[in-house]
Amino acid sequence: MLSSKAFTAIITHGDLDGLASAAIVVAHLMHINPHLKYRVYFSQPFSLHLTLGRVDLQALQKLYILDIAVDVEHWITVSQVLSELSKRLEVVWVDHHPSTISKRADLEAIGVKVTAEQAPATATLLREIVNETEDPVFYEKLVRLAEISDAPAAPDDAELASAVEVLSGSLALEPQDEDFKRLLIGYWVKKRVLVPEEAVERFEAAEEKARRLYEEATNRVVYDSPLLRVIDLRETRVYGFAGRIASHQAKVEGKTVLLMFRIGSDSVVITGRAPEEVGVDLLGVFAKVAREWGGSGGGHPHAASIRLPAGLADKVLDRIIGELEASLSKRAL
Ligand SMILES: [Mn+2]
Repeated sequence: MLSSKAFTAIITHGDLDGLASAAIVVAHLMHINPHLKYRVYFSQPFSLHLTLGRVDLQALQKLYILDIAVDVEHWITVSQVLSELSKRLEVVWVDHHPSTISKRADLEAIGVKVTAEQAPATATLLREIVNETEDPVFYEKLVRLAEISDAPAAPDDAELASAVEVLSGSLALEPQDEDFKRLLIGYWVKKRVLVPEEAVERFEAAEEKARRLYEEATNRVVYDSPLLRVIDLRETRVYGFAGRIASHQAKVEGKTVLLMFRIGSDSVVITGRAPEEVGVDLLGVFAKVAREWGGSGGGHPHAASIRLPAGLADKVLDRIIGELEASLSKRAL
């Protein structure tokens, strides 16, 4: 007998794909049961074990993990928790990141229901449940919104492209603001408003901040070669804008860009972006370096990040530059 506190937990990535995926799952579940009790948690791959620790496992009835890449460093802890949970409730993991795809069999072996396939977005993998919601047209829009925000290709739908721009800008302003993320999901599920007014206001403030940070980034180039540029923003508060600054520089300069910034006082993240036409595997290089030095990496071949203890950052950066120059110049020949 389930207690009245019983609820469904959705742990998702805090980006647009993660938010859209959560909204689609909630809309689907509420279509089946309008009285559904659910809670949404936001997590990064490297903090999934901590996020699981915040969930009231006693009252948990069903667990979804969406758009979160398996982090090999914490695999043992996470798989132990999920293996225990799977014995008494349904655990569903839907994701499109390579590390989750390669762990699919291991996840299934501990009883997790996995959908892990190569796809433009995690929301793509949820497309079939869109038809089992109150408003398939709206949720199909959310799938395409997630695909546009996750895929590097230029979108062909101007209305959705501008929605993606406004929404990702609004999320960048205060990346840790989970209430705002829940508010967005709430707007999508309850009102089916794609871009609420709050998002527009945050977007405008974020644009202003981005303009200042683009300026600053060009003054903080610490390494520059024909194929690779490195920007050190460890002294600036850029969290939420790092990917955007790196992408902007990669596009303007037509070369691979690494951007270093700080999270808290003891962690440094190196995030990399490569122009579409460059044959490079940033994820592979970061994973290799993470195996040598520790730290945790994730992403895609053209957009990846690695998080490290602050004290290791300079040494690891040198190593990454060496690896990238070797692989980039080989391909340029
Ligand atoms: Mn995604």
